[in-house]
This record gives sequence, structure tokens and C-alpha cells, in this order.
Amino acid sequence: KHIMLSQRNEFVRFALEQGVLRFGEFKVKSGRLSPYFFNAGLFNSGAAVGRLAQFYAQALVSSGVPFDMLFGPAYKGIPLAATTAVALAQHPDLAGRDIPFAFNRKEAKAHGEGGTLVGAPLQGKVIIIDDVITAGTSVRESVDIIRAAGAEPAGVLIALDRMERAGTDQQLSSHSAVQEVSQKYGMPVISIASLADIMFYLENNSELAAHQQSVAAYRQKYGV
Ligand code: OMP
Repeated sequence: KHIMLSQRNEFVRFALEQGVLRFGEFKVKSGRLSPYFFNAGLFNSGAAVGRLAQFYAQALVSSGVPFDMLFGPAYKGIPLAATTAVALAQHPDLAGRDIPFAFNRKEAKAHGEGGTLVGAPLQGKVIIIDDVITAGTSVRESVDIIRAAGAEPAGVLIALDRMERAGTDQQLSSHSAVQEVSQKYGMPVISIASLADIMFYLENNSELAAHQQSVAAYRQKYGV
């Protein structure tokens, strides 16, 4: 429990250091004005993605969710799957298990090896790895690809759970997009950290106190 808490806290610190997590005013995909934004594309150096992959690997191992391989949906999931597979291969709890990974192309190739899948054949329990779930559209596509190959979507592994209610301001859902994904497909969504962890970090770091109110207000309005 303590290890998990410190891992979550460490990840928030790391995302802030890398400029991936920022406070301010951001219009997000849903149209909401968010007091924070998480831009995973800014984990853009070898050291940064290496560390990020260790966080993903640890979150997956700590979750206890059984898995056989990783699937990274194009484009953002591709480096995530590759680097997290490296981190898993080095994870002490996996005792040298070598975890296969695969990803898709956005456009099918008509020549060469053909097809839209690259990497290890999709089989067994497959973990979908992504950065943030907002609407859950990319999860649906991944689930379809995995099932079409005769494999089993076994969970989604994301960096940040924004813990936000799905739907529009006029018709807010009582569930978050993450909860809806997990209910709809009957599989767990594992996150390295969540909005609750960001709040906890803000409450314990006085230099960021200015952002506490706006994040709390946003959570009050849209949070689950
Ligand atoms: P999906 O639509 O579920 O694939 O969500 C991914 C999108 O969420 C990305 O394209 C971003 O534009 C967006 N996003 C973030 O990456 N970080 C955030 O903190 C918030 C959003 C968002 O727009 O909700």
C-alpha cells in the first residue's frame, strides 16, 4: 500500500518535472475548461520514456492482473508498448519472463508483409497500453482488433485517470469514461496515477497551493 502510494506520488512529481503535467487553463477534448493538462507526448527523451516505462511496468505488476502480452494502439501506444515490454523484461517480480508486444498501423500496407498488425501474434491475455482515456474510442478499436485475432482483451493500462464523468454538461454520466470502459468490456483499467493523486500532491506541496482551489472546483463539478 505504501509502495503504491509513493509510486503514484513519484509519478506526479516526475510528470511535473518533465513538463508533461501542467496547471493553467486548457480546453480539453470534451470542451471542458480544465485547470490541468497531461501531455504524454512530452515524455520525449530516452531517459524520460525509460522512466515512464518503469512506472507502467510497476503499475501493471502491482495490479495483479494476469497478462500474456501488450498491445499499443497507433500512434501513441507504439513506443509505450515497446518501452514497457523492455521494463517488464527487467522487472524483478517477473523473473525474466519476456513479454511479447504488438501494435497496429493506421493504414494497411498493400505490399511486403501486408496487414495492419506488427509485432508478436496477438494471443492470450492482452493488455492495451495508452496514455489517457478521454472518450474511450481508441479502446474500442483495440478491443475489436484483439478479439478479431482470437485473443482476449484483459485490461487497459494508462498513465493518468482524470476521474471525470463522461457525457455533456447537459447530460453528465454518473460514471467516468474509465469506469464505462471497464464495465462495457468487463476488464480492469489500471492507471499509474489519477486526479486524486494530483490533488494529494497539490495538498502537500505549498509552492503549488495556488492551483489547489481550481483543481478541487473542477473535480467537484466533473469528478466521479
Ligand atoms: P481518447 O479520445 O480517449 O483517445 O483520448 C486521448 C485524448 O485526450 C488526447 O488526444 C488528448 O488530446 C486528450 N487529453 C490528454 O491527452 N490529456 C489530458 O489531460 C486531457 C485530454 C483531453 O482532451 O481530455
